Amino acid sequence: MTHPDRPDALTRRDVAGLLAGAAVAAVGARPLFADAPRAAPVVAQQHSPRARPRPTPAQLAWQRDEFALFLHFGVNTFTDREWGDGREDPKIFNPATLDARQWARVARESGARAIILTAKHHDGFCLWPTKTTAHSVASSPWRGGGGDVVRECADAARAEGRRVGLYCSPWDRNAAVYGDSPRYNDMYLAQLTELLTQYGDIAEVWFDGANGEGPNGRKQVYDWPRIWGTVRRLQPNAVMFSDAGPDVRWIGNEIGSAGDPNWSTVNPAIVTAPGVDGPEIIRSLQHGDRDGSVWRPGETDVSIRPGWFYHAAEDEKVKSVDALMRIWFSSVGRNSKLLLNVPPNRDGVLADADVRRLREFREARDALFAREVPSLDWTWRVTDGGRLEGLALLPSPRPVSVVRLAERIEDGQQVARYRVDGDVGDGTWRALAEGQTIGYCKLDRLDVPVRVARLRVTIDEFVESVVPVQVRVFAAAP
Ligand code: FUL
Repeated sequence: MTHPDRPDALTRRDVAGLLAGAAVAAVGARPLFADAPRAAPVVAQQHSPRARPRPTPAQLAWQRDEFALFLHFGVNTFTDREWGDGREDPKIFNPATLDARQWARVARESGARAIILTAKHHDGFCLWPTKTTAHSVASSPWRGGGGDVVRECADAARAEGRRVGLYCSPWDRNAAVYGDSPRYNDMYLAQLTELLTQYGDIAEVWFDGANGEGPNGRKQVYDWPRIWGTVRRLQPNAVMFSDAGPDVRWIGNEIGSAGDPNWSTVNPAIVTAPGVDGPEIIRSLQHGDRDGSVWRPGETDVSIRPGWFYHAAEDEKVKSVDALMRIWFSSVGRNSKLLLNVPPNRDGVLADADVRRLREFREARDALFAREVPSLDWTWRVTDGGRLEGLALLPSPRPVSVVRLAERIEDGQQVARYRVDGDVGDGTWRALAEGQTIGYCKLDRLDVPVRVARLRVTIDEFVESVVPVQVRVFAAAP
C-alpha cells in the first residue's frame, strides 16, 4: 500500500491498473458484472492527450510534495507586527536559541516535503548577510553579526531530506531606491542572485503580490520578464510562484481553500502580473481555466495561526486539528498543494503549541488513511452514452470513508465531471461522491462511512480525451 503522504510512489498495481484501463478503453469493454451497461466502440474518442497543456518536471515535483511548511520570520517576530515599515533597528533581531534543525525535523515529522522561508519580507530586513544593504542579519547582534538564517535553514532542510524554497518580497519598505524603478530592479535582482547562487538547489521562489505603496510617489515598476528570466537561468529546476506564476499560481485567498472545480490550466491573459485584483482575477486564481493554454497549478497558503508572524498573544489561537483537516481536503484534496505557515518565535524555534498541533494533524491524516482497501481490480468501459465507467469488487464489504481519485497529470487534466457510487450489497447503487475536476488528487470524505460491496466510478465529462483515473479507497475503523 502507498501512504497518501507518499502518493508519488504509485504501486505496481496502480500502474498496472492504469495501463489495463487504457487498454480496455481502446478495445472496448469486458463486462464484469451482470448489470454492467454494454460498451460502445470508443476509437472515435481517442484524441492525443498531448494536445492539452502538461506540467514540466519541476511542476510535477512541486505537486508531488503535496504539503510544505511556510516560515515567516524576521524583524516582525520581534516587534509583534505583521507588516514592518522598514524603519526597524536590525539590533532587535536576536533569536538567541535559533535552531533550524528543529524546523526541518518538525517539517519531516509532520509530512511536509519542503520548507519555504521568508528571506526578506516587506520590511526589507534580509535574513542573510547580503551585500545589497546593511539592513540585514549582519547588522544584528545574533551570532555576533556573523549569522545567516537562510544558510542554516537550507542546510537543515536538506539534512532532513526536505526541499528548500525562498520568499523574497518584491515590495521593500526599507530600500532607499525603491520606486526608482531601474535601480530597485537592479537591487532586487542582486538579492535574488545571491539567494539563488549561494544556497544550493532551490525548489521554489515565492513572489508575494502584496504591495501597500502609498500615495508618496514611490511607485515601483517591476521588471517581471527580467526577474523571471534570471530565476529561470540561475535555478532552472525551481518553480516560480506568484499570482501570475509563471509556474505556480496563488490560489486567490489565504484561508486554505482552493476553488472547486480547480483546473491546473489557466488563460495567461487574465492574471498578467503579481498584485492585480478584481473578481475575474480571483475567479481565475481560484478555479483556473478549463480551456487555458498554460499549465499553472494553484498553491494554497494559509497560516496555522491568525497572523503570518509569531505573536505570543496567538498561542491559544493555533488552528484545531479539525480545521487543519478541513484545509487538507480543500487544498490537497482539490488538486492544489498546501503551504502551511508555522512561524518561528523569538527564540528562533517553532512554538510548542504549533509543534503539538502539527503532530496531531499528522496523526489524524495517518488514521484517516490507514485502511486502504487493497486489491481493487478496476475494469473500465465506455458506455453507450460516451461515459467512462469503472467497476471494482471489494474483497469483502467495507465501510468506505474516503475516496481518492487521481488523473495521470503528466498527460494533462481531462476530467470535468465524475460520480462515485457504492453497491450496498443488494445491487442497489448509492451515491457516495460527485464532483467536477480531479487533476493530481481529488479527495472526497463521506460524512458517515457507507458499507459497500462494490464501487462504480463514472466519468461523465472529459475535456478532450477519455482516460482512466486512479481510484484509491479508504475504509473507516471497523
Ligand atoms: C501576503 C503578505 O502581505 C503577508 O504578510 C504574508 O507574507 C502572506 C503570505 O502574503 O501577501
